[in-house]
Amino acid sequence: MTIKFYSWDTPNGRKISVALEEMGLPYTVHPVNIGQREQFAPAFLAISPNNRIPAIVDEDGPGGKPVSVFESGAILLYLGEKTGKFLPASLADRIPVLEWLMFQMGGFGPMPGQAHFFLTVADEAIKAWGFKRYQDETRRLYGVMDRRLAGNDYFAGADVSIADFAILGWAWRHPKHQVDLAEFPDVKRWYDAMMARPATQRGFEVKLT
Ligand SMILES: N[C@@H](CCC(=O)N[C@@H](CS)C(=O)NCC(=O)O)C(=O)O
Repeated sequence: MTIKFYSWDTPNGRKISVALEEMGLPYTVHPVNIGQREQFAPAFLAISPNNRIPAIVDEDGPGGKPVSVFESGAILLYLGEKTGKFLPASLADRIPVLEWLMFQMGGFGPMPGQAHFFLTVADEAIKAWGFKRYQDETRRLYGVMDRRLAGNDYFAGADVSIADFAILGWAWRHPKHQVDLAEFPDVKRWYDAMMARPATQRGFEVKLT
């Protein structure tokens, strides 16, 4: 059954369009224009109480009943559980997936997100201070990722996982937070490999606005 995907063209939205394409799940896109404050509409708040995209509604949820899920990390885990794809069954193999998914949700998302925000600030001194603070932290996180990927093809090891989809959504915005991937060669190798995947490409091409 088709999944309703509520999104906008942002890093957190793209994580889910990539996952849906990679998992081969049928879905329909329901754009939520966050610039027009559509995320505060009562009908959207009923499925996403934190007024953020992305969110999904799966008519064929657990027990065959409809279910809604908000928070991109929760959606990725749900879709991985539902399909059995990109989320290993064994707890031991699942640990690195959870680690790198949480790394993204707690750091490599909020930090570049703040860097992007400070680029919009009119006061030049505040803009420069804020952008430097959050870009420095974002660059530190790229260093962490580079070290992880030096010995691993993907974040969880030898196989692509939902953690890769989560991190890719934000790495996709590296030009905006002004990070040159050439400085992080293992991140660049991983990024190029992910972006060469046909399903991932479809996930970035699908219209979300
Ligand atoms: N932790 C949330 C963050 C979602 C988020 O920040 N979404 C942004 C777009 S990328 C949004 O909907 N912003 C609307 C708003 O701030 O009101 C997730 O990963 O799903």
